[in-house]
Amino acid sequence: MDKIRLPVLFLLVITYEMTAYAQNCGSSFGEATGEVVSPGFPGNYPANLNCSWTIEASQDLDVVVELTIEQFEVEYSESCLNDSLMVYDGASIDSPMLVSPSCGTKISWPAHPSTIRSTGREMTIVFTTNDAISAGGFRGTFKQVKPREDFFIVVDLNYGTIYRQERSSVKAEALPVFDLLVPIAVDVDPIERKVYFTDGASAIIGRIGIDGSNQETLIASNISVPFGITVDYVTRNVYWTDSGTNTISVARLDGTYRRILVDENLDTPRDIIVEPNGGYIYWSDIGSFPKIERSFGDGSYRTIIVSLGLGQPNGIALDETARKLYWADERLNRIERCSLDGSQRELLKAFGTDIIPVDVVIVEDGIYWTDWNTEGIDVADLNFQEDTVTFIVNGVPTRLLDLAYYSSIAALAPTRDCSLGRLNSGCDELCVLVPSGMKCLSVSPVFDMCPEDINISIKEPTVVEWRKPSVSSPSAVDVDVTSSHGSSSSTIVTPSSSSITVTYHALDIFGNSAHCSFSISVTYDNQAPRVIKCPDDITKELPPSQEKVIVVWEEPEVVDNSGDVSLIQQSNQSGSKFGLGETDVVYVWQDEAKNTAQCKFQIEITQGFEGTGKNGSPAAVVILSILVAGLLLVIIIGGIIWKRKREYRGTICSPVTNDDMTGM
Ligand SMILES: *[C@@H]1O[C@H](CO)[C@@H](O)[C@H](O)[C@H]1NC(C)=O
Ligand SMILES: *[C@@H]1O[C@H](CO)[C@@H](O)[C@H](O)[C@H]1NC(C)=O
Ligand SMILES: *[C@@H]1O[C@H](CO)[C@@H](O)[C@H](O)[C@H]1NC(C)=O
Ligand SMILES: *[C@@H]1O[C@H](CO)[C@@H](O)[C@H](O)[C@H]1NC(C)=O
Ligand SMILES: *[C@@H]1O[C@H](CO)[C@@H](O)[C@H](O)[C@H]1NC(C)=O
Ligand SMILES: [Ca+2]
Ligand SMILES: [Ca+2]
Ligand SMILES: [Ca+2]
Repeated sequence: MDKIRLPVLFLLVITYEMTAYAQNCGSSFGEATGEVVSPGFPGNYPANLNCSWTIEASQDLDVVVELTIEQFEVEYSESCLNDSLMVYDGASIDSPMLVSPSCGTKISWPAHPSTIRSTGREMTIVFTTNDAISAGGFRGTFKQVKPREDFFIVVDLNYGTIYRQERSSVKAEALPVFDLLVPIAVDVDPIERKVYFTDGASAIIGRIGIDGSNQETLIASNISVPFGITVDYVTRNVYWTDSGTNTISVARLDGTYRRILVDENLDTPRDIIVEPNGGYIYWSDIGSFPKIERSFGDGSYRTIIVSLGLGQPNGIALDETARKLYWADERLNRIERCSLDGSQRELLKAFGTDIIPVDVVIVEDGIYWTDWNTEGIDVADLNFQEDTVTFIVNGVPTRLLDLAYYSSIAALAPTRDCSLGRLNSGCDELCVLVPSGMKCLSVSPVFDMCPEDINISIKEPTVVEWRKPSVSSPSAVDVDVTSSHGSSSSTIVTPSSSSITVTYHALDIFGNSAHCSFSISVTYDNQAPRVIKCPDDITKELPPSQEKVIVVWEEPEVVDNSGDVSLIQQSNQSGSKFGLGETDVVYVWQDEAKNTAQCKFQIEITQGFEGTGKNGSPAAVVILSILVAGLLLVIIIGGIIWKRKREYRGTICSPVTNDDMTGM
């Protein structure tokens, strides 16, 4: 990430009365601001000078001296042996140098602007000239400022070192990264003040404090050639390219919640940068079809923004203020820029073979790049109107690779969600930015259907089965699932079993995991359900000329100690039609433990009398039958009496006996 032109927030300039005065040749300044000029300025300086100025910042404040060289014209000589300007980080020439002895028309470092800052309260400026050839000299202004951190992080491929190169002095320090083999890419997190780096040989991503403390390895497995890295200080995520697996990945800054964002149509993805508040990531691909692409922070809406006329777009950089994308083409020896959507492409500089740009960053109005020809850091203004300045880091030409910039005065207050203090904005895993705002991004495997807890009551050992949960991965990587019950999705429980917990554990190749667990609780139940109401036997006559009759009964009722009982058998339904004969109606219930209970009653259908009509009721038939029988009896008795009377007329009348009556 290239931090550029961010508003100056913390720069506190303590200005006292302007009592600057030029000394002809050396003196001490105790003022807060002032000017240092070579003797005779703006005319030519005299010969045989040995001038020394010491600037001392005020005692009672935490300030340092900042000197800006506004004009510079000193006789050029090899190693500046004839005439020379030197600046020291202290009260004498015994202090370390802040700039290399300078001559010619520019000091080589710092550049854009040529602002030199002391680390303590004093700075010494020395100007020496020889006995011949003079020039216009120099003019510098100084002021007291709060100390600040302001440096580049640059990879030295030859020596396997990562340098912290001060922007306002020649001071360079190797970061004490241990086990570093082939450092490739670097970036800085300005909030936690850490340097993120990749090692192409040991295939890791690590980080270390900018003061060299707390080195950590963040990503060490399933990574092949980590070629580019960028810290999104707003979302607190790190993005990287892997030109071995041809993927672009993201994780939280501590390496957790890692996932692949882009894994198609990549050949050799190289540099990557994030537009902190814009919701886009940009990357270059230096494969057989070189291109520069961008996508939303979640990898979606991927588009190629530059693809024509590219050799090897090795380094890309963002000018967030001007909303421009810069790139260094290491094969065509060019630096170009375009708008963030790829339009308005401009070729800024086509170098010869004298300059081979490798990686690039934009800082304020300067463009800085590592150069494999000069083997230093080159600097130019954003429009390449002035000459390029080359600076050799640590005084030793070497193969510098990736470049990043850090400033403690850059505005670091994120203006978008996913920011610090809101703890990932409520996202469980990753919070990323897309142009419309924040977005939660899933990373870990997901169990699609985790079984619910099982409560079971049994009276004997029983097999309990469940449905194996299925798992999926948001970034479609391989997931390994292990279970407390192996590959089985059933277990045997006994009445004395205590509660059993079944767990599933999913682990993807990046170490993201998910759990699914449920319990099986066993209750012992040997009490059968109790039938509390069972119908009595039913007898019914079949109406004449019908084959079946509807029989209705009241439904039986049952209870169980478990409270849960199910009807597992019912032979007949109330309201069914029954034919002649006997039917046993049976209801059987079972509780969960398979204790059963039954209710049984009989239905008997008998044949009724012949009726007069279809609608004759049984009572009417009976009454009618009695009447008919009675009438018959009367007729028969009447007939007998009449017969006897006729016989009696012819014989002697004798009493009627019971025998007569029954013997008929
Ligand atoms: C300038 O003067 C200092 C002592 O004031 C001396 O150490 C130094 O060598 C002189 N430099 C030259 C170039 O004469
Ligand atoms: C330094 O100046 C002398 C003249 O005093 C000149 O002859 C010589 O070439 C100069 N040295 C360099 C390194 O330019
Ligand atoms: C990923 O890393 C793990 C742990 O080192 C390893 O077991 C696994 O095989 C790796 N998977 C792939 C696809 O490289
Ligand atoms: C299972 O039984 C436990 C108590 O033993 C109870 O808290 C839980 O709600 C029951 N779960 C179901 C799904 O019935
Ligand atoms: C009553 O149940 C028995 C046994 O299932 C069956 O054979 C018979 O047909 C049933 N009768 C009626 C009227 O449903
Ligand atoms: Ca001279
Ligand atoms: Ca870069
Ligand atoms: Ca029971």
